Amino acid sequence: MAEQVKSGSQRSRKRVFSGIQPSGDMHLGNYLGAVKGWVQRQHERENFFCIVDLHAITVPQKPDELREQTRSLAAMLFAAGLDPKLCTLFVQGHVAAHSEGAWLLNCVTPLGWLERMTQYKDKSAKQESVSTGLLDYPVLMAADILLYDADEVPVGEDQKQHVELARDIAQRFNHLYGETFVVPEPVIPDTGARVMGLDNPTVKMSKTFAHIRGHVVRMLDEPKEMERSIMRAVTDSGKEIRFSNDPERAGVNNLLGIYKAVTGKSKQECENDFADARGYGDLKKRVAEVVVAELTPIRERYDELMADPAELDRLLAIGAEQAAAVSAPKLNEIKHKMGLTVPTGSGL
Ligand code: ATP
Ligand code: LTN
Repeated sequence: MAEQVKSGSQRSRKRVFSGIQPSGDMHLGNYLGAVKGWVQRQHERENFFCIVDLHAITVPQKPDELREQTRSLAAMLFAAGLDPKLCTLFVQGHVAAHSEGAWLLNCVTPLGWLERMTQYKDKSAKQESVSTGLLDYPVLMAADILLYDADEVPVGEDQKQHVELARDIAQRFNHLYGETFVVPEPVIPDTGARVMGLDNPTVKMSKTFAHIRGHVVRMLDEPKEMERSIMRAVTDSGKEIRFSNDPERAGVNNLLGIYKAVTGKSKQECENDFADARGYGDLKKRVAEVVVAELTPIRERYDELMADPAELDRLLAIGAEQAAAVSAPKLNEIKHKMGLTVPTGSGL
C-alpha cells in the first residue's frame, strides 16, 4: 500500500521541495539561482517551499531579527510570484516533523558523510565556536526533502552536494528498512545557478558578505543602490562582451550571466544585444536596467504584503497545516519501519 505513495513517477505532477534561509536579506543570487525557477515551474508541479528557520540557527542569530526576517522572507517569496493556490509555503519550525525526522535520519547517517561536506568545512572555518547543528545541517535538509517524497529539489549550485547526501541517506534507509523514500533529483538552473559577488567575481554572491559595499544586489535595495552596485562591478581591462570561462574575465561573464538569467534570452541573443556596445559601461548600464525592471514590481508587492501582517500570518498558518498533513503520516511510516511504536489510529 505504502509502495504506491513512494514512487514519484506514479503522481500525475512531479513534487518539488525546496528551502531558503531567513538568515539575512534575500539577494539576486537567491532569486536567479532558485526562487525565479520555483515561480516559473509552479504551474506544472506540486510545490512545497520552506523558510528554513531551523537551518538559520545553526550559526548565531539575533532572535528579534530572525523573527522579523522570517516574516519578511515570506512576504518576499509571495511578492516574487509564489501563488498560495499552487504552492505550500511554510515555516520549517511550525512543522514538528522536520526536527523529529532529522533525529531519525541522524541515526542512519554515518558521521563521516557529514564531515566531508564542503559547506560545513567553509562555514565552520569562519566560526569561533562550531555548533553540532552546523555539522548536522544536511541531515535536517534531508529530512525536509524526504518527508515529502519530493521528486525534484531546485537549488543553486552550492546546494548540490547536500541534495546528493539526501539521496545517499534515502538509499541507505531504503536498503536497511525496505522501500520508504523517493530518491530526489537536484534541479540546477543552466543560468543563474552561481551568481558571483559584484565586488569579487571569484566568490559566490552571499548573504555572508552582504555587509561589503557593492557585493550583493538585495531584492529590497532602492533602484539607485542597485544601479550603483552594478555600475561599480569589478571587471577586467578589456572590452569584449562575450561569455567566457577565463577566470580573468569572470566579472563580465557574471554580468552577462545575470542578464541572461533575467531576460531568459539565449547566450547568442545576449551577445548580439551587446554587439555594438562601446565597452563594459554599456553592459553594466543595460544589466542594471533589466535588474531594476525585474525587481521593482516585486518590491512594490512586498510593501503591500508587509502592510497586512494578519493576512501573511493566515497564509503561513495554512501552509503549515498543509505541510503537516503530508509530513506527519510519513514520519509515522519512518518510525514504524525503524521499530518505534506509533500512535494507534495511524494506520500502521
Ligand atoms: P547565502 O550564501 O547567500 O547566505 P545560502 O546559500 O546560505 O545563501 P539560502 O539563502 O537558503 O542559503 O539559499 C537559497 C537558495 O539560493 C539556495 O537554493 C541556494 O543554492 C541559492 N543561492 C544562494 N546563493 C546563490 C548564488 N550566489 N547564486 C545562485 N544561487 C544561490
Ligand atoms: N540548505 C539550503 C536551504 C534548504 C533546502 C532544504 C533546500 C534547507 N532545506 C531542502 C532544498 C531542500 C540552503 O542553504 N540554501
